[in-house]
Amino acid sequence: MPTIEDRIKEIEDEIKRTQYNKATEHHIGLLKAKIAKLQMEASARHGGSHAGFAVPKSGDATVALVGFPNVGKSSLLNRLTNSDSEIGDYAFTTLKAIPGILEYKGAEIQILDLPGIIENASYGAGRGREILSAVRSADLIVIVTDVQAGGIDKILTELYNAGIVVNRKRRNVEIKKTTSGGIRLHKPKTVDIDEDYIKEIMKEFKLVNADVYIRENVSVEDIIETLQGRYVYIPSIVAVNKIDMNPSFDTSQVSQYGEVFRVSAKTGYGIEELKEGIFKSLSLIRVYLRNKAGVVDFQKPLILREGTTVREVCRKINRSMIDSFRYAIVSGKNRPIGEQRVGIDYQLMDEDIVTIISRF
Ligand SMILES: Nc1nc2c(ncn2[C@@H]2O[C@H](COP(=O)(O)OP(=O)(O)OP(=O)(O)O)[C@@H](O)[C@H]2O)c(=O)[nH]1
Ligand SMILES: [Mg+2]
Repeated sequence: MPTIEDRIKEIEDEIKRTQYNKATEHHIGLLKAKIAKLQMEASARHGGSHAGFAVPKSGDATVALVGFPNVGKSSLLNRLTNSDSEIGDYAFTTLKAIPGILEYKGAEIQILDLPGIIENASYGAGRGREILSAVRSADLIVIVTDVQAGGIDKILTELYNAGIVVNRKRRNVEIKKTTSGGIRLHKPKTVDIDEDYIKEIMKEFKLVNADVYIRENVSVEDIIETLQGRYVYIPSIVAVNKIDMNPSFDTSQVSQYGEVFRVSAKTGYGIEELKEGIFKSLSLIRVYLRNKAGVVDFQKPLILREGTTVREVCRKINRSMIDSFRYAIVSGKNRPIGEQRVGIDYQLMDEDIVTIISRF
């Protein structure tokens, strides 16, 4: 009997054989929906989410180094952190997740060196499932390639098959199951999508009653993504390593996968820029606290996510601070006006100086 994986491959082959045009567009969309449904069954059969390498998260954020074998991921980890991951001039030197800590601008950033990704990793090749499961929980992906390795779209495919979307936001599509009323499509006039087609796709997922909200122009893949409900959206940047071997390497071929950094783990070239790129892409902000005596601690900022409010600062200091909170005084070099009195839900910026005034 064919396995689920066989059936997926069969449909994938049919898609490859079918020429894409207006007439076949719908048919291909439905085939993709079929594949998505089968992938869901396959992953449920494997026990849903897979246990990854047992690396506890630590620090303020986690970054995963992802790339083909032998491109220099371990060499980069050693350059970026205090770690000592094994390096070898052959594929599969690294066999498990090796963590290191990058200390940068007061932040502790955990970096995970992982075994190389190979084709069919998402089906389990080369410990692919464990690798991809570790990648899933990262806050940022650094796609590592070198001046020889092409075809990193293959890596992106493996990530996608494992439910990881890089360098792109979640689409504005929402599907709410209901108990009756059939499939109801809600969309603005500007969104051009055929209602019957949506119904057909829903049928592939055995959905008969649902409110479907489509708030921007989307492709059938986007709708399938939402139906699967298993995708995570992780920002990514690209590190092109071994630039010492070919300084004139044309990086435009990889720029679609995120901001590109030309580096050499061997010589140290571009490493500082890569650190800054990692820090920036994580959207971390530094918040300095002023204590009762009026002294600001610039050495040890609180490291928080962009969009964080004063509430999170209180929580980080001491939970009881939220209850006793009266107001906060905020100033900072990224603010045009001086000190401001603000409430608990006030949004903070990088390098803000915060004084918390409590009731008792
Ligand atoms: N010329 C040059 N060689 C490098 C550079 N970085 C790494 N290498 C060499 O490339 C080979 C592979 O390096 P690793 O760091 O083990 O690569 P990896 O990606 O971790 O490999 P796997 O763990 O097998 O996936 C080693 O021989 C390194 O010395 C670089 O910047 N320039
Ligand atoms: Mg390695």
